[in-house]
Amino acid sequence: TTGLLTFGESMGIFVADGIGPLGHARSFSLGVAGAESNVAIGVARLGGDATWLGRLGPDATGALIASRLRSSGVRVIAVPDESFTGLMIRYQRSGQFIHADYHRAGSAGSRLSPADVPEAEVRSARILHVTGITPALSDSCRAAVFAAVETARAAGVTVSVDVNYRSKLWSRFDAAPVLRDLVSRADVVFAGPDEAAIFTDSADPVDGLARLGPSEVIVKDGARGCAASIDGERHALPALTVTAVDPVGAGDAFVAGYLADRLAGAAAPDRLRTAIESGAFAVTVPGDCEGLPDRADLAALSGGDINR
Ligand code: KDG
Repeated sequence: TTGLLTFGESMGIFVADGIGPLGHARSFSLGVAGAESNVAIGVARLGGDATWLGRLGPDATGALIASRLRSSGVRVIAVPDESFTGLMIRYQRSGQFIHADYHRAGSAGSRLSPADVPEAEVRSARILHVTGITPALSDSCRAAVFAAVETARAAGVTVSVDVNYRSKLWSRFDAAPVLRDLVSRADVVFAGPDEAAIFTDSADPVDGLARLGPSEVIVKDGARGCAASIDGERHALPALTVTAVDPVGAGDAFVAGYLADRLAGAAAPDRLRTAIESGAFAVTVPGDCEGLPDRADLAALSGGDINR
């Protein structure tokens, strides 16, 4: 068996260095974006076995994504595609507001289809992790997500879903039935309270999500910490106080922390603690995946040791 299998669209991302309007940016850092590849990198950095699968274009960005993932310890199954690899441009308008533009319609990643995800890979994984981004990309992507989830369920592979609603890809109205359907097929679900509100109607997001069926519900609420119901038991953890420089990727780091510990056989409170620490570490580093911690980073964070 393998550990975590995830698939989706990864993109190149130009992040403006510094804070201010895009027109004032003097330099950009080129990185790799994509919620699923962020989770794969995060799990690998924390010592877990992780595979990412996706379509990449015949361009320098596609090659960069494959090599960055591999050098982070992720096993990459790249399906070659003739279309371009998607891109993002992101800048920090102020200390508080982040703006991101997608250049991804018709991209290689959006052309993923059920045939690209080998059933044998799904069946041999311990956890299949998908997000609510992929079904928003195209009909074939949506079909790939639901087919893989059904293969996993039939084989007894744990299905993990991060709701990850992206308003630039689809409306709440269009997303609601798809996200509800996806979550109702999951064993483990991660969502923010506002994401849960798109397709549940309970005042308590943990309850609302648990009623759809997943036995592990984790509501991540940024600086307010997290609340969870895991195998019938309630948990709540506060966030850690850190110097935040870039919130992007914190949710993926949180998910990676939880799933890496779950693969390692850790108990629920330990998984949540690692999730909180991993998310906290990620916001202290600029970039979508650059802040994903390894175990030594987490030890330093909890030990308050900044002179490493
Ligand atoms: O969670 C961070 C992701 O949102 C980012 O890396 C880009 O996957 C991405 C998306 O589709 O928004």
